[in-house]
Amino acid sequence: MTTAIIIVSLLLILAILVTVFRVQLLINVSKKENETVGTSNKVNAIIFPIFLVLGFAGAIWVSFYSDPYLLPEAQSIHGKRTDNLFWITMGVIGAVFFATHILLFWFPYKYQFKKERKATFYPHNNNLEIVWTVIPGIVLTVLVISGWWVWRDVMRDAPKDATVVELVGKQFNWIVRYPGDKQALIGQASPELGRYDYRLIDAVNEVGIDFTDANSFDDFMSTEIRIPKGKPVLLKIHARDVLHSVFMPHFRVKMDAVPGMQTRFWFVPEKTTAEMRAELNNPNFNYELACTEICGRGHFSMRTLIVVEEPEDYAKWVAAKKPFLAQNRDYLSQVPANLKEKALKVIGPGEDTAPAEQPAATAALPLGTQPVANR
Ligand SMILES: [Cu+2]
Repeated sequence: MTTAIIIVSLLLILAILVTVFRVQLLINVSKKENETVGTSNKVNAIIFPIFLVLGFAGAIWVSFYSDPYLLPEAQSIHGKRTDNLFWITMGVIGAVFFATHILLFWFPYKYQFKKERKATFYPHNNNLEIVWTVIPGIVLTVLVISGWWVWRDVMRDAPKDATVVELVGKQFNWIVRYPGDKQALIGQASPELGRYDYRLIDAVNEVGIDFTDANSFDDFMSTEIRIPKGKPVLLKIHARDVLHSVFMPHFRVKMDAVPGMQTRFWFVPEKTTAEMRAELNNPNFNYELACTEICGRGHFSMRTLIVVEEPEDYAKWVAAKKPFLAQNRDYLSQVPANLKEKALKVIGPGEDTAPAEQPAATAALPLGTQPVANR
């Protein structure tokens, strides 16, 4: 209680002091009417250009300082275009930033209070209005239209001959599936991914490949993403559980992976991993895919390496890959009887050519006893 009374008394004394001080100030002001503006006017005026210079120095310094934290140089055709847009916009914004701030900080200095000077009353000027409306209007229209132009090209359908890679996000890694190159054996003109169905997902068949679709017979899985240089690559993306997001910073590729729907992104990589290593003088350089949607505890670990190589090397790598079905022949039991011959043509006759009648339920051996695919 005593403490409370002391605190309240102190506060009251403080309030009285403040009031007395303010009254004193008012008396002083009324005594010498014309001297309300003292040296502080000059000091404030001078501070403005000083802040301008310091602020600009800081802005320029921070741009150089943050340079290493910007995205690496774009290594895809569309990436160069989007980067271009970014830097043009930055240029326009930068010019406006410097021009407006010079005026903003210079004017308080130049037009500081002076006894002998009166402000001009300048209510309106149509020409000025037109200039500062039309010029930004034109600049913004050019920026928006050029951005839309690039966006339209980035988002348009991939060329028919694009290399297809399926990326499936799951907590917490990316599953990578390729359509395989044995399309001739199943009577297809071009490589095509087999259908998938979430109900078919199990410990081994991680994306739920549907083996009633002949296109799935030569599909193969990979622990890394390999793509050919200079050729269009089409990513078919979805997620198994929650939202994930495909981010390949070097290629300026970014697309959400959504459960229940497929998203796509296509691009053309311009330099092989080997070329980049030589150029950066860094033998450990790797392109990478990271997840950019906080998807849970292990989000940080959703990193997959990307290897870009010459198209011939890429073709060799694909040819050497064994189809998922060839590595997990138990799934032959899920292949309909009329397609079994085709499937065997693709995966080759195994010593374990399973009888067609084997029911699907018993086909999947307990985890660990089964030959696991590449991942
Ligand atoms: Cu994530």
